[in-house]
Amino acid sequence: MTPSTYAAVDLGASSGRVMAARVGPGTLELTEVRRFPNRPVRVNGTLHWDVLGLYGNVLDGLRAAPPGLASVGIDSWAVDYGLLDGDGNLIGNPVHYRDSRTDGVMERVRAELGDDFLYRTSGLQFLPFNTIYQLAADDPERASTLLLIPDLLAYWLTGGIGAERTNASTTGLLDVRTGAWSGDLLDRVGLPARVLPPLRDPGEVIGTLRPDVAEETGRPTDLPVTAVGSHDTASAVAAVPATGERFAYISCGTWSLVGVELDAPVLTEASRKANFTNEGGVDGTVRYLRNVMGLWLLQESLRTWGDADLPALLDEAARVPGLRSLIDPDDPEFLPPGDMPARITAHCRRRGLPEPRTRAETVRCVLDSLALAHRATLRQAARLSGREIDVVHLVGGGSRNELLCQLTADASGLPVVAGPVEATALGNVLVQARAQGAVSSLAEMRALVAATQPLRRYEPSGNTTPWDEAAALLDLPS
Ligand code: ADP
Ligand code: LRH
Repeated sequence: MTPSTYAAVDLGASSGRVMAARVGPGTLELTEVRRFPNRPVRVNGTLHWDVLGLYGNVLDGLRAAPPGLASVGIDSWAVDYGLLDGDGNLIGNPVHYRDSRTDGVMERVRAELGDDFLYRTSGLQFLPFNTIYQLAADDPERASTLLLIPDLLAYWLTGGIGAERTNASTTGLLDVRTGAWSGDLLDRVGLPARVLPPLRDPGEVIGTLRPDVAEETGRPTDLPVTAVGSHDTASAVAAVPATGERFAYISCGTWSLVGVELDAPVLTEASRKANFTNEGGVDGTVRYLRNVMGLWLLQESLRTWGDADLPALLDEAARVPGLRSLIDPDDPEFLPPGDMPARITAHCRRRGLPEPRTRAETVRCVLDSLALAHRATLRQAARLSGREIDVVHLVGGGSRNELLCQLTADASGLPVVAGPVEATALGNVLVQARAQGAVSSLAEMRALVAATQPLRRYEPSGNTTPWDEAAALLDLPS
């Protein structure tokens, strides 16, 4: 079988890209066609995504991609959505999950429905921005249809309406056991079931290009748009270059998604209390993980500083003493956009820990603290799921951060295999290629990634004592 070329549209919270990949037996070559910033916009007090700007960039990317594409797939960050009216037009601009409209809403819904019921039904971790809480702060009655972001873009490209299952699993409205929308949950939370479209699985063809889109992008009208793991984390996990079962992953970008892959959800009380999630993966797998605040802390620090040079700052941060200033990165105070260096300083002061004095010390504080949170979450994932972990695969933009990779290995006492940087786009194209028969199983997809993509292995230093002490200082689970 000669290799075919597939396009991946991958929208992360910090940047979007259109990638092209040649995929065939023994071949997986990814090239970047177009990259664009994803900048939230505050309008009239509400934080929005610039969804039309993103869509314009997707069209430009498709126009610039190589000729003869076999298919297109779309993934993005989770939980956010657009509402359509009866004529299929977008009502308003999608709201950003970091907007304050959900302040206090999750607490109200949890008090009304009970954590036990919510977790037993959806298996989802309690995050204030889960779609269920956003909808409780919104007015979905005014809509005919709700589409998650990748499904909205696929609708604009093809006219096809549906909800891809891996991303639907992040809404809090899907039944974790049946994989269907939970009528019971929708009733009890008072949301209109009629707005939720039919579910579809990765690998299903959504449709072909609408004539106007074909004309605008210079593509044929029979070009299929294929459903992939449209939750970016699902695509990233599908492309983790693991060779066996005993691995954990950290999908590390704006967020660090830290966990293991399982066949069945873990819905125990201990899991609920540890706030672990059971999100849907490709091929019905369970992504058993917890969100760690991730490189968002660094992104917002750089934004606050304005002119900072990340590689230079990371070099400096590697030279300042470690494990001095520490924060709990998952403190809700770090969730909204804002002056992160000031929040970090105040957090250290409040805990009676040394405050960072320079930018390099602030960066070191963030990376040490993330490594500690990675370690705690890896250990909890293993304990709660019973899965033994021999190796940690760290994928995404964070795999370019050598200091973070080494600190994560040192803190966890486990080897870290870093890469691919663009795991999400790779998972996206591989699911499309599989739908066309170019690869077979998830294991074969992963073997192809391992055989073709540059990876780097970080060995742990062997001395976890300073990390044990730091974890105790922060009161993290050990
Ligand atoms: P997302 O998909 O959430 O937008 P990415 O996977 O694209 O995130 O990762 C973005 C992050 O990757 C940035 O916040 C930055 O911290 C990190 N990164 C990007 N380039 C580099 C680099 N050259 N060195 C170290 N880290 C980098
Ligand atoms: C990462 C991600 C993560 C979600 C968050 C909203 O991009 O999709 O898996 O929890 O964004």
